Amino acid sequence: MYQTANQEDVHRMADREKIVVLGGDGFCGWPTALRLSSEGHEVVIVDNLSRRKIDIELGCESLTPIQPIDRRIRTWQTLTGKTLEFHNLNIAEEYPALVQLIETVRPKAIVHFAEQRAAPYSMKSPRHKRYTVDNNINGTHNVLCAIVESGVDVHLVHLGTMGVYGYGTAGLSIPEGYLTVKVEVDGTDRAIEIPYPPHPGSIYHMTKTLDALLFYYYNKNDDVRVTDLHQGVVWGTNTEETLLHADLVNRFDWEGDYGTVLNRFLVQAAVGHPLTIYGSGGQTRAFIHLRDTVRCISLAIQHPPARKQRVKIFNQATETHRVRTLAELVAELTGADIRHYVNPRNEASDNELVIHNKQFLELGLNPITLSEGLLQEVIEVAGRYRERVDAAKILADSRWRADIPLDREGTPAVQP
Ligand code: NAD
Ligand code: USQ
Repeated sequence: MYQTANQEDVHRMADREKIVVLGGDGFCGWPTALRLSSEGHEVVIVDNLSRRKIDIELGCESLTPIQPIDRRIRTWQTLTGKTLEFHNLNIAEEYPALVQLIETVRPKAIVHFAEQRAAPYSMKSPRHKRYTVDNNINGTHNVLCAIVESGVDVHLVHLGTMGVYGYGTAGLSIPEGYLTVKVEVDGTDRAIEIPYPPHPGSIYHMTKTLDALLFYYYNKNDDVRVTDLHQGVVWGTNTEETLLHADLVNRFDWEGDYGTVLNRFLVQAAVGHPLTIYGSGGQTRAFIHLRDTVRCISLAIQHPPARKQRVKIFNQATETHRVRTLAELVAELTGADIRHYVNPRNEASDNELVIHNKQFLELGLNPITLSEGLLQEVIEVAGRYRERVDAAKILADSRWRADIPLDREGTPAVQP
């Protein structure tokens, strides 16, 4: 029989619908905020707009003309009647305001995107290394500490990276966070599960491995419920919601620090720049389309860990590819030339990568793969906005070690 809810139930139901999106103005955060809002959640975006400031520092901007956050939010409300709340707050520095926000909003979940996420940017200089560590580690620790101080039972969903595992699998298929190993106890072999050994390849990736330790501790000591999503390289730019209006267009990074490999290749093809393979191009990485990112986060929110359950870890990636194969595919589709550069990174020139991603598939994810036509969508976007690309910013000017040779302009040298 249908029963009316008492005041306490109403309060609890309302709590369940509120979600805070930290970093909700960014590339993954903005389309996620829109998706969660369209699913009926009350969404509160927190962002200090640092990514927009970094664009100014680097002297470039998103390929797509992104609108200021208040206009984005106004247009979403006009189109859908749904509100998005926005707080300009630095989660790494404004701890009391973060606690107050959690106490006031009492969210069911916090989705945490709010970190400096570019590996090359994190390697630019001592200042950039220190900024990345200060921002990412303090930010993540503040969120955990604030959840405990608030007393609110929040499910924290964090965007981590496949890079925490490194990309050398020693013949294994990379498990979802935990590795079963055999140890000898009193002459008998026992199987135990341990967190997969961290193997970061940049200062940025290192911060994600440190985040994992913070989750482990707060989960163990304070029963904080955490899902850590080990995400691969994201490609694509649109989701159903960002396509609704030009004002909702998503950020699209293409330059040497923030542009990720496949989106970069597609922009390079659009402006007639040779595709920039670092080294041999034998590096294999895990990939996911942005639409699947958004879907995975929604699934993770719908399937929180139970109280006292250990940190839940998903591999959020749908396929693996070699960099060189991606370049060949883009060249075939667009007629672009390919050029190899001395790799500015300190990474294996060739690796196999096999990953498990069973958990999301079991929850109903139907992966978008490269073969499914969405590359054409990105090619179209890259072509439409190619006038906004400053060719001088295409090549990276970061390198992992001072002894990696650069050319006279300070950019990666063409490989002899
Ligand atoms: P992004 O830089 O576009 O977005 C991050 C957002 O967080 C920005 O809007 C920025 O202003 C904000 N932010 C950063 N520090 C903050 C702070 N201290 N306080 C408040 N706001 C802050 O990055 P993205 O591509 O959307 O990535 C989001 C998350 O997903 C990152 O943690 C990243 O590590 C992870 N991830 C991204 C990719 C990818 O290919 N883009 C792949 C794997 C994992
Ligand atoms: N690469 C090229 N040419 C380019 C750019 C990159 O050959 O012009 C190569 C790189 O050397 C690397 C691979 O492509 O081997 C991937 O580089 P990327 O810049 O696309 O991705 P990465 O630096 O690993 O970082 C991105 C996101 C980061 C996320 C990570 C997931 O910026 O936030 O954590 O992807 S993962 O790669 O699985 O660790």
